[in-house]
Amino acid sequence: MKIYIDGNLCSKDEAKLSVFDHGLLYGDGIFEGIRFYNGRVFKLPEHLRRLWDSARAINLEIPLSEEDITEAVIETIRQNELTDGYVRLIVTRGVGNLGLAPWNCERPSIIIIADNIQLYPSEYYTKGLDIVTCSTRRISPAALDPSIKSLNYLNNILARIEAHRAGAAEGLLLNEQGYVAECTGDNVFIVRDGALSTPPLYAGALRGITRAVAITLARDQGLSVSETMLTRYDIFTADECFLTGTAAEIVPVVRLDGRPIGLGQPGPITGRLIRDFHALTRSEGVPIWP
Ligand code: PXG
Repeated sequence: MKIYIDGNLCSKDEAKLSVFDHGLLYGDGIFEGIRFYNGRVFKLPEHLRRLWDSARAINLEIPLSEEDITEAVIETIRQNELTDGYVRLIVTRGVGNLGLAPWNCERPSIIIIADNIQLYPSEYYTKGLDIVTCSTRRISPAALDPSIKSLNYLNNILARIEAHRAGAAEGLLLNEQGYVAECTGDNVFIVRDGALSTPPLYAGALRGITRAVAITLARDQGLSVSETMLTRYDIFTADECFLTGTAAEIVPVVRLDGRPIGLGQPGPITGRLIRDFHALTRSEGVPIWP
């Protein structure tokens, strides 16, 4: 395996950062999780746009251009001779000292890992997921904006531990007001009377790349999609529910807190979106091989 660190491709054993990197010391950094399918990187410009937005929001200047990073991502995938997989792109604040001050850090570090993807179990898609509401609330934008895809994932991890202990694959995070924000690594949608709804970004949802794709695919099918505040009531009483994320793609949810949603099985609208999503991922993206 070849890993990109600051312009060099090195082996997995050589791929190491300083213990003084503020990405480790303070979670001071940002990342993207990107997929490539069939020799093409899916939605790469959209991921890079979000990476630059995250960088802006934490006052970090990425020391490469968007073209440079595009080239580095593609070269890393090529060096690993992959056609389908997952890219983790990380930008840390860089090496500093044992103090918070980011201005003492020399230079942000850029890391690119390209690997095979650990696919979700296929029964998630055929039978649907059980999710539970977590008592951990999504962090408030007043504290740290959840739109920033930062290296601080403890909020999500604490919620994921709760979900796991309850035997659920994902956990539903409410915001401080009790409205649905998102899941620990996925956005949430419901379907009611043939219309889709998903929480607006200001509810505490990440600007998910897969979320945007699902919205476009649904509108292309003639369905209406609204971004609206949702409560658990809206999920309990929905006809269908599904999650979107780079790792999960589009995955049906059939129970919340042990209560069946709709008929308690994956719904037809979710099924058609999954079909269209697969067709899109196979046919679109930035080509890896010339
Ligand atoms: N919300 C949160 C908090 C996320 O971390 C999403 C929504 C979905 O966004 P995208 O852009 O991926 O559609 C994410 C992304 C993993 C894993 O290992 C999860 C994500 C990214 C990378 C890896 O479970 N979640």
